[in-house]
Amino acid sequence: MDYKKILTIQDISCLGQCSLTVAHPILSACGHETVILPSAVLSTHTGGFKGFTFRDLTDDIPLIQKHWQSEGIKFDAIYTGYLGSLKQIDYVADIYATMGKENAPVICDPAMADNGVLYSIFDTTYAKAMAKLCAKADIVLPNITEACFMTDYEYKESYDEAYVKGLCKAMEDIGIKTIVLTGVSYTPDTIGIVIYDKGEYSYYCHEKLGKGCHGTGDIYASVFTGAYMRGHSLFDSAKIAGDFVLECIKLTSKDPDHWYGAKFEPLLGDLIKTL
Ligand code: PXL
Repeated sequence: MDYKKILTIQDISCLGQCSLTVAHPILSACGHETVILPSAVLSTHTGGFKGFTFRDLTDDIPLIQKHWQSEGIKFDAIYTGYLGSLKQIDYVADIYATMGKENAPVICDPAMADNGVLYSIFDTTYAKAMAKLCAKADIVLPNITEACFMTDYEYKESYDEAYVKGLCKAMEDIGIKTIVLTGVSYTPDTIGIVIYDKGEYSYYCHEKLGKGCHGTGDIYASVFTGAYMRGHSLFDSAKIAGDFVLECIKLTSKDPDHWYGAKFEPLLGDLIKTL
């Protein structure tokens, strides 16, 4: 098996099962060397806790990048998630442009919104800056809310295939290339992923559970990246990630007190076998 060095840039939410505390173990379980660049350190994620701390690491980003450059370090893939500020988006764009080996894919999860609303620290200016960053990536993994904020497309709770195709077209119009659109549900009992690549749409769906969990977008993007860098196709990587997230939600729903994240750790062994 090829051993890949993957850079992932997102925050450390010390408690909360999201961003780097999800991406690092998942990418490592997928067999990759995982290099991290924390964009910020928070005591918890921002989705439901009050009074969380937020240490902005924006100014460290170019310093870390400069050191890596002086050591001649480059990556087989760059995968980014939740970022803390507009300035970080600019720094990350420079990392996209300079830190990948030849043909290294850049994978961007815009990680800024869900269920029709932006996460608490973001505004529409940030969403537009994120859209520009996504146009610089090779593969973008938004949910429907994020796709709407990036394109000014009307957000709808229920929709049909024509709506989703229009949304993908709107993303293409702002320069976004390959799209893995998550949380696409055409019937009450199913939910899935639309993959739009070079003018072709495909759709994978599975059973929809009543209640989702916080942080599943990060689990999804991490498994997708891990599988894709193991050589799985775009479609298979999207499917493997969707199936894994479904199992995580099933496991977590057995424990109603576990409200702040999805339990993924006990399922990593299964993921390794699938890969
Ligand atoms: O799961 C996305 C995420 C990542 N990081 C932080 C968050 C969130 C979502 O709320 O608050 C800090």
